[in-house]
Amino acid sequence: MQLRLHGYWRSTAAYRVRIALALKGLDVEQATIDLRKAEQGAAGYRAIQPQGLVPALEVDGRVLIQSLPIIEWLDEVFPQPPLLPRDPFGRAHVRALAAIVASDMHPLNNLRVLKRLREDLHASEPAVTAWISEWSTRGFVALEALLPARGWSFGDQPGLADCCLIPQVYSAQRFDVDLTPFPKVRRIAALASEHPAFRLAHPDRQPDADRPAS
Ligand SMILES: N[C@@H](CCC(=O)N[C@@H](CS)C(=O)NCC(=O)O)C(=O)O
Repeated sequence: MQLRLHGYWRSTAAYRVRIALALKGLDVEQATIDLRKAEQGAAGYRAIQPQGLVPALEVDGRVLIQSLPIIEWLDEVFPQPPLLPRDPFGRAHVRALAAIVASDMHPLNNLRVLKRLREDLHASEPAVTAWISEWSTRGFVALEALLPARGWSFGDQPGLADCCLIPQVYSAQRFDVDLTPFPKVRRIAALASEHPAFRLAHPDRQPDADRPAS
């Protein structure tokens, strides 16, 4: 099976899928859609992903879009290691943790939303920073209340919720959101920083990542 991931090193939605691919031990070809050059809006890419968003995963020429359905597809087709627990209540709980990130945190701080705030609503940089911090913090407050006292987001192996949480922590660090009040979130981030799949998927490790000038 040929897998080709259309993404961008700093895209947290693409990062979620990279983590899932790495946890499954799957090889993937990466195609860069440079968000800074607005390549996500080009007609060629919109023919693949009509929303003009990354990621998209090509599977033998067929296209899957939206990071969470992509990860669930990967989990169905490559069941080991599982990214969702077996029992329905646990599955719903893990999907809820993922939804807090993917539905309620990330969309409010997405590039196109920040662009609109800056360019059309003329928000100042401090106002944009406060906006990012507010929506991130609200999400982390809820996650902190729902996460367990030990281990990963659910149990002793990483799964779907961690595929979403860790990129959101990366985003929070990038935008200087204070994570001090969230010790469970920080504990899971520390676990991920030592885990080979999470390390492989990290934005700084991607072929299209900005390199320090030499
Ligand atoms: N719900 C989508 C979100 C995808 C998304 O918003 N991707 C961002 C990068 S993290 C993007 O392509 N932004 C481009 C833009 O806002 O123009 C998913 O989970 O795949």
